[in-house]
Amino acid sequence: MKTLNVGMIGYKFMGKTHSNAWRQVDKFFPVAAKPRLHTICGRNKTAVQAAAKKFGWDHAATRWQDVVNNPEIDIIDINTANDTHAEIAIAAAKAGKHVLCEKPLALNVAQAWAMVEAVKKAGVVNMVCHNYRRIPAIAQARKMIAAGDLGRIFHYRARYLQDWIVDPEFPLVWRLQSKIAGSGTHGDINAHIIDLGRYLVGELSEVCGYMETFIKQRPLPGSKTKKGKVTVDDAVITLGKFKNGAMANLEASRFAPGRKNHIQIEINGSKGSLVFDFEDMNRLKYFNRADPADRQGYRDIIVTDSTHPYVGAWWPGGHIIGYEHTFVHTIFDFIQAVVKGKSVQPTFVDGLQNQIVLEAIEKSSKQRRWVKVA
Ligand code: SOE
Repeated sequence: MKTLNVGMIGYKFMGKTHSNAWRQVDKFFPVAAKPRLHTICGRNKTAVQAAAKKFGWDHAATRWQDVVNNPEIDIIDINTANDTHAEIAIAAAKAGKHVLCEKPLALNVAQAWAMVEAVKKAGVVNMVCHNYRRIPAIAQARKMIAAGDLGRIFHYRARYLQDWIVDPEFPLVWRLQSKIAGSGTHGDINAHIIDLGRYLVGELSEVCGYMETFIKQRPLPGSKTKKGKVTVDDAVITLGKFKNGAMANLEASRFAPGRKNHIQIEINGSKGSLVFDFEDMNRLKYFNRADPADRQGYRDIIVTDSTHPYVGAWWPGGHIIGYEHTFVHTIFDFIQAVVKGKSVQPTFVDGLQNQIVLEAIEKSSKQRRWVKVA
């Protein structure tokens, strides 16, 4: 079987999830090529060497340029801070590598465009890691919506809540600096529920956003006395209109005490509804208006059957899976696309469209008015 050599840039939280996925994928899925964990890259030599040992990479590097230009490497997997995505992805595409990139694709629309142009010109496979698309219950929801089971869609209601920066003494890490992150909660987690809205319901045509920064100054990392300005949003609420006429209602916040990684979605259509809760991610709730009147109610689809998307590759039916599996599913689809030379969703064009929606919401919030999504 053919081997695909992988170079991974960035080794912190997402690097961990991706390393685990690259290592596990061929043990469970019928991959068309076997990935080899060739090189992991990070700026701190000791830390990246430790990460290589811990996660099973053959080599450790400290300069991403060396990985991107290594002729042995076929795939570049980008898990760095947002301000470096564009530069690395464009260089990787120029070097003929297939590229998997963490979300948000870029700092802004202009960068995302340049990335799309680079991968198109190079003809390389490109994908944004919106891993929640590959939760079996979400993929099942998409299948049901596409089959018309919900009829005409009226509402897409989604919230993504976390609480890790509620403490005003939490330091000014890179995710709270617009130069490095682009935006805050917006690009980090609102981007996920925007992506799921596009995946499940369709394209947005207009948005009205309201963004807030609750804590304006925070301690500089490592300092007890010096503070710096927070230059991103802490929370964002969005109303939106889909091209197909459905209404969107989104909320994303890092200021919801008790909510660690809380994602809830409800979709209502003329024939029924679907409800998903990430904290119970193997279940999809389905209400079918066609059920006999005396038996109507939400039914639970436990999405662990071999007939459901992805999940049959793991355990016998009924044995649940978790967060880490979503990355394995993503990487499986990516490998298959690379071997077959096909496109795999969400592509960089999806990442660009997501960025266009993010910017329209920001503009709307600043100008306090509805804005069309270009
Ligand atoms: C931090 O908010 C984070 O790790 C995001 O960057 C991920 O995309 C999200 O899925 C979990 O939380």
